[in-house]
Amino acid sequence: MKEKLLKIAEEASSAIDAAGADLEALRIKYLGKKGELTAVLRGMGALSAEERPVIGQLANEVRAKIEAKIEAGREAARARELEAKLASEKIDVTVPGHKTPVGVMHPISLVQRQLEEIFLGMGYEIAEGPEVELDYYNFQALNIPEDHPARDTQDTFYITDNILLRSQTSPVQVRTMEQKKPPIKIISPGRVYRSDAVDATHSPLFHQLEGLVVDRGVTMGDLKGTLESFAKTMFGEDTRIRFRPHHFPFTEPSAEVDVSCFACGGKGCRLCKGEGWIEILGSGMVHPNVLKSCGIDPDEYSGFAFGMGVERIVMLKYHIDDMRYLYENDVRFLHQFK
Ligand code: 2NL
Repeated sequence: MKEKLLKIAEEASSAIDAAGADLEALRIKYLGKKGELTAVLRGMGALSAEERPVIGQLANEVRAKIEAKIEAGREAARARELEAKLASEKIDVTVPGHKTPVGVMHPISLVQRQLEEIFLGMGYEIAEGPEVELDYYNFQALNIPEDHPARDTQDTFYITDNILLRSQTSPVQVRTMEQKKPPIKIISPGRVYRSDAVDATHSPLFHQLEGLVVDRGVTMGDLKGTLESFAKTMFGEDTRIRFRPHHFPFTEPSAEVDVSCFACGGKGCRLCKGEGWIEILGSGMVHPNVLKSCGIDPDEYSGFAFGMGVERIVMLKYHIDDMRYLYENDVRFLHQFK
């Protein structure tokens, strides 16, 4: 019996050494209920009282040895597995990463934000409104009579007879004046639409930023001071402005405003076409009829307003000679503005 046990121990030992992964089968073969060791132990009844404890102890030792050996084998298999997993999942941290392309702000947005910042700094609030407007807000309330050329279908996109795409952001100011009492101090940046053919200086969709101040005692002096301050912040401290008489139906008096050329300082160059001055916006004192339309008494209140084309400012600032670049979405162009 002793020999049998030792033989089992030896066989089991070499079988476990040779086994590799499938140790469970060997455990059943040697230690299981129907295993070889169990079979030997069953025969112990036939042993003498002296032999039984000796063989019993040996059988326990053999069992413990085989168990330990199987556990060691399992541990080794787990280690090999982990080793293989680590090897297969190894990453090379020195390999260059995949770049995520990052976009940039469109130059129109860039300049619009800059304009907004300047006027927010002067205490203006930003007002917004619909791009699909009523004829009333886009024209009638702005003192633009029925037969005015701006109302021609050649110039304006009509949805129906009295619904259209706004041709300026002034309707936003009209809506604001209707809704709140002076003091009013707002800018209205946004998209506007005109039925123009595309060329170097025209697009059927473009951007405007208008400003409006209404209060008691607002004068043309306030308008001039405001625009001078704006021009110096936007184009440089040495910038001067000049007013040229003009006509808008919604302002009286009206003026177009030029800034001294920020490229040559006023001597005359390519940018200002030798003039020394560059036109940047239109402005004026709000027409009494417009105030009346909005429920504001022109005898008690007065106001000034101005409007500029954002694309025009973008083109001047970045020396872009064709507006179409702004709408082609060519990243080689767009990535130049950061
Ligand atoms: C231009 C000229 C201008 C206004 C816009 C305005 C608005 C109201 C009342 C009076 Cl509610 N005026 N806006 C005034 C003068 C000029 O824009 O050349 N824009 C590109």
